[in-house]
Amino acid sequence: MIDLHTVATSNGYKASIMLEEVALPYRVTSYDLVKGEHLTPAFLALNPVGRLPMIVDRDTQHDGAPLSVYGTIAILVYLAEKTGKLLPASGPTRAKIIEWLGTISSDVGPAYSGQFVFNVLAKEKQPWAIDYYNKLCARMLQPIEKQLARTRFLAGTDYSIADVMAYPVATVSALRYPGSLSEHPNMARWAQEIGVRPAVQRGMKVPS
Ligand SMILES: N[C@@H](CCC(=O)N[C@@H](CS)C(=O)NCC(=O)O)C(=O)O
Repeated sequence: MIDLHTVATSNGYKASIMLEEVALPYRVTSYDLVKGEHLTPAFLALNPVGRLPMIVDRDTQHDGAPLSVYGTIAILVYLAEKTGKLLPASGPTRAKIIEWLGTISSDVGPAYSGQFVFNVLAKEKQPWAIDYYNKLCARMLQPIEKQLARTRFLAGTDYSIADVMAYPVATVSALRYPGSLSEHPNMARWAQEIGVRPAVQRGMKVPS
């Protein structure tokens, strides 16, 4: 059994979609970030970073305890390797998939985090910061749109964990800014194709 510790955000959905795709049984604990539930001593003992999502695989031991894995990249790669699904064991396609995981996590994700902080959380709105992060988000969507103009899925002809990683960007983050995919027709076509997958539909409802 896998415990999924998660939150209803773009990052949280990546983990729950993946668990649904690989069809492993899991149970969900959800956290209220506003209440600081992710900063309790109990959760920090599980994940000292104090962020979500994370999983605990109760069937696998590491350092004398059930294995805990924090962060979207680590969770997606771990589950792909555990099940042999959605990630080739070696080779050039694997390299491109890992590259996309890094791009979404380190480039696209922080752009949208900043956009959220200055557009939504900030009590005093700072036009310079809002403009900076809105433009950065628009720039970070471009490589995804360009790639999907060339290939059916992000890393080529096959659906992979690169697509699991990027799907919530198209259906959650991009709907916050720029507000629709009308200027990103290839992302829209790809998101529509992925969005009918039953595993994706179930994963996007976690936590319920
Ligand atoms: N690099 C991490 C980012 C995780 C992250 O930013 N999680 C957010 C929720 S989407 C969080 O837990 N924020 C709480 C905080 O920073 O206090 C990943 O890819 O999973």
